[in-house]
Amino acid sequence: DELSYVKDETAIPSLLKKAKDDKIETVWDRALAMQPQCGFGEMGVCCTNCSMGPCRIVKISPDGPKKGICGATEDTIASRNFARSVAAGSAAHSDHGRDIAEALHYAAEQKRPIKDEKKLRALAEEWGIQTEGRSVEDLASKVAEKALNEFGKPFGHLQFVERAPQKRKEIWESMDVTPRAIDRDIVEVLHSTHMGCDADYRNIITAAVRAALSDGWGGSMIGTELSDILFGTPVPHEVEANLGVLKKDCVNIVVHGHEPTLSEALVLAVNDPDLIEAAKQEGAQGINLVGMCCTGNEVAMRHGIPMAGNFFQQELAVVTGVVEAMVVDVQCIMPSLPQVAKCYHTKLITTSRKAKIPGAVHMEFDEKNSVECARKIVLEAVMNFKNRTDNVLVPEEKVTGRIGYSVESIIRALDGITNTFAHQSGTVKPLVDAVKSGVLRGVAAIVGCNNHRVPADQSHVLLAKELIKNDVLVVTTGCGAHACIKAGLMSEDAVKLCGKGLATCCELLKVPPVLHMGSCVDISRILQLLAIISKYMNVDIKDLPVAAAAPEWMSEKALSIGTYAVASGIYVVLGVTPQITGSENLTKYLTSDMENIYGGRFEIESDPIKAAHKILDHIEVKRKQLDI
Ligand code: BF8
Ligand code: SF4
Repeated sequence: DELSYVKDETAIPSLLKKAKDDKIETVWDRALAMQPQCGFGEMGVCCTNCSMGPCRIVKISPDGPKKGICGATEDTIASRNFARSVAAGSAAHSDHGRDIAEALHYAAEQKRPIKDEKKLRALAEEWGIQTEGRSVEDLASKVAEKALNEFGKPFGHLQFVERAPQKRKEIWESMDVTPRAIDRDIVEVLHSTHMGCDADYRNIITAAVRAALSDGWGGSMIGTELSDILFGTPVPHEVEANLGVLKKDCVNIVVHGHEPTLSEALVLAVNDPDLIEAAKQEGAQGINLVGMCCTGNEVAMRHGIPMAGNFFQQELAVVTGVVEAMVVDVQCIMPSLPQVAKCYHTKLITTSRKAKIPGAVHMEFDEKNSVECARKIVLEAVMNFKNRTDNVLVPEEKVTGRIGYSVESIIRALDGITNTFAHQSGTVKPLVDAVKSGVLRGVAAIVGCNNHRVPADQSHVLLAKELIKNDVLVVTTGCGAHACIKAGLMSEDAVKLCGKGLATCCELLKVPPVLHMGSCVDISRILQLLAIISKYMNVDIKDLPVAAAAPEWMSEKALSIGTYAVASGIYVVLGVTPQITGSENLTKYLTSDMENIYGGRFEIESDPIKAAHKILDHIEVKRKQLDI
């Protein structure tokens, strides 16, 4: 049946069996051992914000406390917890963005290559930086400096706010949520949710919205734009995906985490003839670099490096027994990895001072000296090849898909038909025309993680299939993108799964029905695309027949993304219930009231097929309102 088909696509069952035989504990074992999970935490009504606590609100019986020791209600406690998660998510994305800005600064200083000069000049102009007569290095340095100032400037608002449609900016102004400076907006959430500060759940969520917008229209957008400038803007190309991309006869290096600074340097190092020769001396055929999670997306999008897998495949990659080194930086790296690695020969190499893990080898990555650092890491992997044992299993699952859909490449693909029909090029007109005519019903984003509450990848894939079947174009990022490519949804054949309208569009544009737009930070590309479409149609983002879903989300970053999407006017379906249900008021605020304010809201729906139909209904409502 369909479900077992989806499960097989993940390459998980065979490796889980091996893990069991090898007596390796995985995320699934630990999830089972954790049952039943704490009901207070699940509902968001446990507070540890001060040492009079922990306090918890008893919901299931009339007895038991209904207020914290300080008097905080369930609304206050649940909203504070939610807001703090959003702030942490925004911090993670934004600190990533800051690191990229720093990398651009050092690249300029050291006169290292800057790949997309056109984009650099365009951004400099957008930010009011004098471009005439300036060298690339000089401009890059000015753009980097301006980006770094976005984190702590004392006055004004974030520059990327200007990318939003006018009506959207007015809504933000009226709610006083226009993001000002990224660090400041995040700090304000931590301050206002401190013990004895903000107790009004609506006001707490307003602060969370500002911090989230600082992520989407700030830190993440800086991360994406400056990564493109420094490392190149993705263009469409073929890539292989799933754990079958590991090669038995090569030194396998898995790069896992998020920031492209490390992975870009590794891409250079694995092509170093001396290191390849060293690998051959050790008896390997060569060096095979593959990517995992969002770092995997970054290097796949820019270099066609194979996408080894997503969040729930990280332990299993080590279980294959053929990974000489797993090199990690920040975010979504399971602390269990050194334990798994210990049972094989794999070296787990941490590289960021922000993320050390007991049991791992720490080789700190220094952006100022990136190439040398990467070379050392690769050499460490090469020298480990001889320690491999016979206990190996490389799964057969491996598929090919077409990826690389930056906003620029989507518009270029659209130009393909624009030219045919002699329209002006470089616009979203063909896409808007297709939506207006009804050939395409709308666009939906499927993003986010894996979560033990959902069979890995299943909700991503079922949701995507149901949407494309109903003529909705899907864009995807993060671990959702891995799930979709593994299920074949980025291959030519995927057109067979589409409704007639979408199939025609895909054939005309030569694109798959599910477009890979990058890592989670690159959800800023989706914001940018929607902003361009809104401005072209002279409507607000909330008026567009679009929606988003995070069917298997788990991270605080996903909560920040969901919140900035809602505050940008987007209907967002969560497949996993957030820890808010202990407060009916907060739940209602997030899933209903916010729509009256921002035009977007959260929906909670764990069934992917039902979620698809809620999205389809939403899209039809928006179409009707637009009279199309
Ligand atoms: O930022 S989708 S599990 S890897 S949080 Fe993490 Fe979730 Fe994957 Fe990338 Ni995004
Ligand atoms: Fe308890 Fe209030 Fe302290 Fe939270 S802030 S732990 S509710 S006393």
